[in-house]
Amino acid sequence: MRPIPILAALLAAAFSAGAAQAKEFRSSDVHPLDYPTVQAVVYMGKLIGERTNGRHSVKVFGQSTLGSEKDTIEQTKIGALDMVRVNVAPMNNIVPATIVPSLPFLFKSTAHMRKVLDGPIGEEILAAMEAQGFIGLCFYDSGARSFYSGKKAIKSVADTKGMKIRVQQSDMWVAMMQAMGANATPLPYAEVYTALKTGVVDAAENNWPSYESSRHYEAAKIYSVTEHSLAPEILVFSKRVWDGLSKEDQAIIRAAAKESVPYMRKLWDEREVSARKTVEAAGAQVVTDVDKKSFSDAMAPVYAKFAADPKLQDMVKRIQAID
Ligand code: GTR
Repeated sequence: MRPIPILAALLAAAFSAGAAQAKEFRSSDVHPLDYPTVQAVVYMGKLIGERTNGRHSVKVFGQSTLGSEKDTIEQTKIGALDMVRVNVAPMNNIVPATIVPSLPFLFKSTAHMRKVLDGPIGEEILAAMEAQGFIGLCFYDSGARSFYSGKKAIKSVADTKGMKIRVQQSDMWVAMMQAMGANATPLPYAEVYTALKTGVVDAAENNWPSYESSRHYEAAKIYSVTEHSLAPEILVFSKRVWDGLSKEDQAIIRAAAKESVPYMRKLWDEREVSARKTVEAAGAQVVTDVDKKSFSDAMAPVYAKFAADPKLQDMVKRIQAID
């Protein structure tokens, strides 16, 4: 009888099976490590670690170190990357349902946006990711986007005429600028600072925390509070990688992502306030006498073209009907 080698072989087999399943999931983000989206995914990773007894973990690569949103979405689709946290905009050309929450002046307020995305419509959009190779895990807040320029205040749609404005890599966003009479320049986020500094673009648009953390306020000091879009952030998992996970692990990941949402929102609410204070203290000029209606009136062609599909049109109507 030779019990020891058998035991050793069993142990080795068990260990290697466990080791094969254990994984550090890699997630990408364009923001710095202290940004709420990054912190939320780190928190989610902590929950996953606790609930899998340390078998799985998450490592977030921030500041576009793994590539632009467009590139990292591609990497996630083929399974070279496990997760990516992006804005819905760079998903617009891939998953049509993501166009809806990106539409200008759709959500009535942050509370309205949260209510819609926390409900069945949010689930519908997340589920639509699957056909394109992504598991939609959750939405995160991204506040309201407003224009900023080093050249002039943008108070009404007439002010944007002929301006070169950076947009995210989305056809819908390009059309929005065209509808306003501006020239859209789609660029990855990491290139916007230099584009503003060198005059490749005259203006860009984003929320307070991005305007602050990217230091865009140094290159474009006039922030006009147009609040034209409340397009949220989205966290997706690679379906290729997902399909190799056990049902238990999938459930743990889904639950951890959902639980990271209230955590993120708390950080987000604090960061919106502190970011605005930081940029104002650094000399940014905040323009609040803005004619929002002039912008929203100009958006009819964008809705006509990008929400023309009956399913998307219906989703828009359902969102507008929610209080
Ligand atoms: C930010 C968003 C990023 C990215 C960026 C951009 O608000 O968090 O995911 O989409 O805007 O404008 O490219």
